[in-house]
Amino acid sequence: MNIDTAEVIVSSPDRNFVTLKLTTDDDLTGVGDGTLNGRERAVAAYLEDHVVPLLLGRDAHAIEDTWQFLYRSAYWRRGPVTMAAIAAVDVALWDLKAKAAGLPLYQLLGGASRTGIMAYGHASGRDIDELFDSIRHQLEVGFRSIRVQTSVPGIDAVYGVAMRAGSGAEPHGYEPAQRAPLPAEEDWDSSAYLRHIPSVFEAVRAEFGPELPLLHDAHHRLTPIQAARLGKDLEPYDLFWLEDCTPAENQEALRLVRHHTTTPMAIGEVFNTVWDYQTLIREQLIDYVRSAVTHTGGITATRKLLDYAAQYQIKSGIHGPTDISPVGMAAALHLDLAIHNFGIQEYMPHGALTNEVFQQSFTFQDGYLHPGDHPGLGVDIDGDAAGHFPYQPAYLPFSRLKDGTVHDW
Ligand code: KDG
Ligand code: MG
Repeated sequence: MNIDTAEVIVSSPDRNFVTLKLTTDDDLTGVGDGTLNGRERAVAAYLEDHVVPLLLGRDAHAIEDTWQFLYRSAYWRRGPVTMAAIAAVDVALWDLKAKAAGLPLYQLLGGASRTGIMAYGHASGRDIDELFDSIRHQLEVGFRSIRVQTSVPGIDAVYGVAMRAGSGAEPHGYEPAQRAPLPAEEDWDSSAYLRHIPSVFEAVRAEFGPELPLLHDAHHRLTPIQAARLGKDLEPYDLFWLEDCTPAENQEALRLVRHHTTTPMAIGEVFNTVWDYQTLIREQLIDYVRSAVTHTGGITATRKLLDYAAQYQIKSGIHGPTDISPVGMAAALHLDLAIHNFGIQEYMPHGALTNEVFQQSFTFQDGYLHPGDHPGLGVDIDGDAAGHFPYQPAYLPFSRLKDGTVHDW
């Protein structure tokens, strides 16, 4: 089973996706996701110019060897572009191996450790009424765990709040990347946010009761002492997790946060290797690992990262916004089903056009996802349909403080 062709498909049905499709000399095909929001063409070029020529003729079964070869032979290690490109190859190889075995991928990862994968949905609102409507909608859709984001008085546009004018987002979803030649500018004020957000969770608990698992994403905007205060202020509302409370490449900062609060912490969607987590995991400074299979070198590397986390009772919380393609989502679901230390899976359903391009067999029912039992990943890309949606430049927004200083978005 040698790799015969490797095609990089950049398509933009509802948003941009980078998909790698490998075909073997015995005519099996495997797909992998290399989407990197706002930097898609960089991964496509990395794959086309530097990886595809190395793959042709290689043994498609040699997954670990190919991973080590791509990681070490580049000499320049880590980084989101490199690790997304390696992920695309790795996931396509796992898809091929599972198809060759005639088994759903999770069987090759040790088999199912659970019957379903608990997923969280996204509720947001510009005010409490709109937020409550959004939570009710997510409950009707079937979610049993909900991430809560709201506007903050005095700030015009806040991360995670749907229905930003012109964003093209579905009424209850949100899509931060905008199809425009330049990134949108948002504003930010940490003091206003810290004053407002506990009152939001107080209202949500009063309306929806103590049992509904609630999550919140601070999206890397706070200093360690601000994050400590937020975690402490949210303790009465019993969050499932507080995500990305600080820009956590300064891993030691989490020691300070941890000393002050028992609110569980989730970190890592922007990380791309186990090295970004060394202190966080070894010192048990977090509770959930947020890395996406798509951004962390694929199933091979994410499995090792989660096995390392398991030694410290740290669980998975794999990143699953719409910028993870259905291929990347399927890869996450097979891993979620197989590992012992599964925590929760983020799930933001894709739009209709995306579902035309990607045929999927994973299911969502009563709050639980399942990857299905088709051989391989259970997802394929329709090349003709993808061809109808060429790449469109799109950027994530960025933030400035009131005095004009650029802040973490
Ligand atoms: O591309 C950026 C998004 O993936 C990110 O903003 C989504 O923070 C996010 C989340 O938790 O889903
Ligand atoms: Mg996040």
